[in-house]
Formats: sequence, C-alpha cells, structure tokens
Amino acid sequence: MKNRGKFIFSFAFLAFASALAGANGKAEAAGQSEVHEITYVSLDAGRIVKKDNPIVAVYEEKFNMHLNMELLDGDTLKQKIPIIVASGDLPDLMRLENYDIFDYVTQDVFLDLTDRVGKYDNIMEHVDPRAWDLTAYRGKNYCIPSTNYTGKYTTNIRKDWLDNLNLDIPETLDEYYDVLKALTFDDPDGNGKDDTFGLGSEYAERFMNFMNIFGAYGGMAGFNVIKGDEIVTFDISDEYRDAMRFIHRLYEEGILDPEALIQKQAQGREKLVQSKIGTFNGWWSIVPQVLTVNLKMPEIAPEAEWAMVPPLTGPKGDSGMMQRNLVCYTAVISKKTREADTILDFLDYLISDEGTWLAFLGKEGEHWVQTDHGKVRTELGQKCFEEKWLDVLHQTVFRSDINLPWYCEQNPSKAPYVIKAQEWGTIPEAFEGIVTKEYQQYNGEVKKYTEESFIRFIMGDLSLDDDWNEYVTQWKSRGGEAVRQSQLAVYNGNKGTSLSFRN
Ligand SMILES: [Ca+2]
Repeated sequence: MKNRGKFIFSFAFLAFASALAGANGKAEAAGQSEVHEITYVSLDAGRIVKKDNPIVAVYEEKFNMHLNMELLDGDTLKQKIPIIVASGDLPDLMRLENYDIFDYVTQDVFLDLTDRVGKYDNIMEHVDPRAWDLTAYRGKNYCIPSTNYTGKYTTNIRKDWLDNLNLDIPETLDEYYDVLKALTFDDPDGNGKDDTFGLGSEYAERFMNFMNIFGAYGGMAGFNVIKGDEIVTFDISDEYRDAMRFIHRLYEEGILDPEALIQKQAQGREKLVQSKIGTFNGWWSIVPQVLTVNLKMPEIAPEAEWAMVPPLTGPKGDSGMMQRNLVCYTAVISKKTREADTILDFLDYLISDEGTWLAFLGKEGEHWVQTDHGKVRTELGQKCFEEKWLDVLHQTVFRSDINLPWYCEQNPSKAPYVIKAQEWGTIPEAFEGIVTKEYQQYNGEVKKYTEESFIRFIMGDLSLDDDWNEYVTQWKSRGGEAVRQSQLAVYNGNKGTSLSFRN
C-alpha cells in the first residue's frame, strides 16, 4: 500500500509539473525533453474535465505529454466544430460523432493516417475492419473509428397483462395484431375500464415506434435495403405501403394510442409508467433503467412485469429490428499538428486492453478490484465515476468488446435486454456512412416530407390507395431521387458492384 501511495503521489506531481511547464512555456529544466502539448476537443458524453485528473496523468506521463482537453455538450459541439474547421485552426485531436467526419473531410484539414496506422498493433487489432471501409474517404483513412454493437432496440410487452388474458408472447405479425387488440379491448389490467391501448410510443421520431412492424415487411423506414443484387428504397416500396396499411388499421380500430403520432417522448413514457400501454419499441435500457429506476415504475405499478417480444415474422417470413450505425464516433488528428506520433502512440495504448481498462475503470486496487464476479468498482471508484471524471478518456477510442461484457456482468438485471437487442436480427441501411453533397442538401427535407406523409397516411388524411403514387412522385422530386442515386453511385464505386434500385 505504501508503494502504491507513493506511485500516486508521483503521478499527481508529474501532472502538476507538466501543467506548470505548459504555463511557463520554455521555462523547463535543462536536459529534460519538452512536454508534448496536445489540444483535444470532444463531446462531453456526460463527463467533465478535472484539473490534475490522476487517470489522465498516467497517460500524460507515459507519453511525456500534456492533454489540454475541452469537452463540449452536443449542441455546442454542433455549432462549434464547423467554425473550428472553417478557421483551419484545429485542435491536435478531435472526436467527431457518427459519420460527421464526412462533413469536414473534403476540406483537407485532417491528417491522412492511411500509411501511418499499420505499425500500431493495438489499433490494427482492435479497430473493426468494416469501420475502416465505412469511414474511408476516396480510399484513404483520416480517422481512428470506434464501433459499437448494432443491435440496440427491443420490443417490450406487459407480461402480467398477457398472463391475465391467458395469451402468449406473439411471434408473427398476425399474432401481434390479435394480442394488441386484446390488450386494448379485453381489459388486460382487470379494472373494469376501457383505459388501455395495445401500442404506444417512446420516440418523438415517429417511425421508430413501429420498427418491428417495418421489420416484418422486410425493411425499415428511412433505409435502403439490399435484396439480392437489387436495393429497395423502403420509403417508396410496396412493402412500406403494406406496413402502413397494418399501422393504419391499428389506428382506425383504436388499438394504437392516437397520441402516439403527436405526443412528446415524456408523455409517451408517462403512459407506460401509468399502465395505459401494452407494448412499445425502445432503446434496450428503457425498461430496466428509465422505467424501472428513473421513473420508479415498480412503486407506481408494483404488478407490472415487462417481457421482450422477439422481432415479429411477417407475411413473407421477414423480420428484424432497426440496425444502428456500426461507427459511433471517430478520432481525427489535425493535418497541421506537430504531435502526430505522440497522439498515435497515445491512441494505440488507449485502445489496448490495459489502456482501455485504465481509461474505463481507473486504477486496479484503488478504483476497482478483481473479484469472482469480475472487475468491481470500489467505493472510491464509484464516487469518482459519479463525479464524471474517472472515465473521461474512455470514449476517445472505444472497445465495445470490453465495455459491454463488463456492463452485463455487473448489471445482471439489465443484461438480458442488452444481449437480446444484440442477438436478434437487425436490418441494416445499405448506404450507412455514405454522405454525399446531395444527401447534405436534400435529405433533411425529404425526411421531413416522409415523416409528415407517414402521419397523414396513418391517420387517414392521405389515402394509401389514391394518394400513394403522388406521394412517391413528390418523394423523388423533392430530392429523394437525387439523394439515393448519388449514394448508389458512391456505393457501387466503393464496392466495385453494379447494384441497381428495384423500385
Ligand atoms: Ca382496463
């Protein structure tokens, strides 16, 4: 223990010394190599910059560097990054979200890593090969991409209500309809009142609430789906129209909560907690965390028991939930930096097992201990984690293969949701990561038009028979056709394929 204490002291001292060195510029002891000053801007992801952070200090000492971190909230980041990039005066290191790299890579401000990363064993070992392809620009790599599991959604159902009505968890779309109907009209909560709906909402982005229905028709709203050597643009497909017919029927018959098409997320959740809704689609953590912990559903409705519904099988045997992007963020290095080697050394260590555990859980014996049940946070570790600075470097380069198994091991009540969401089939977007000029120009408008039309079709304001052709024509002329054709050209170019659209 004594040694450990000393160890920590020396790190703290070094961090202090390097901070001083940073402040005093050249006022360094003669003979000591200059500390590498590195500026780093990232989304805060709920973390804060702590002065003399002892975890950051370990990396700083190891690579003789000083990290000047700036963490920004999502809104600020969105405003600030374009300004930073336009100025040409970039921080040495930045973390960008999802595929945002494509918004800036054309401006030639990031360091080309293509011929550099090969010698970094940990980076080569732990970056998903698919992610290099997905983030490459004209065949070159300008970032270290991080990936996450792509299955993240579950369909949830009130198991106690099914039991009350002697019903099984539905497996097909037809069975789902029957169950939703019963959960609406057969008084599943047994209070003698007609006060429940079969299907409710969790997302303000309306499509998301029906993803298991789209999946049963072999597609996903907003997606282009590969079928053999053809691509189906789902939003203008016959399958999408059939899915909308199904949802329209739920609306017409009063099985879908009509407010699900207009209400805010918080209102939708409130109805779940108040036992007004039988099923919903959501992020895996909604039941075990948001409803159970944050909104205290077990106190409000002690009888409530949620179960998961596997992706429903549709009329042609299709099924699947929405697949999330594989790439969750990217680390980019400024083309102008003088510290590229130090940064890459640092990132290579950060993505190693040792570097990841340190960035994630802190120091062994201090912030966590090895037990029969895996690596368990100590009281101090938990406290530092809750103070939001312990794992501030953890989401620079991300190891989902370390993070997620640990999470499941330490949170057994939540693990089934995580695992099922991953295991169940998902439907991917064929053009993931392909952001073209046309996409940037038109996609926002096309998406808005599609969503507004979806709501009108479901409510019966537009007819799925009489207004469908006009909808498809409008969808294409408002930019949808230009967007998808431009993406297809890039896709075929990148892959060396010659796929075409079926519809
Ligand atoms: Ca009732």
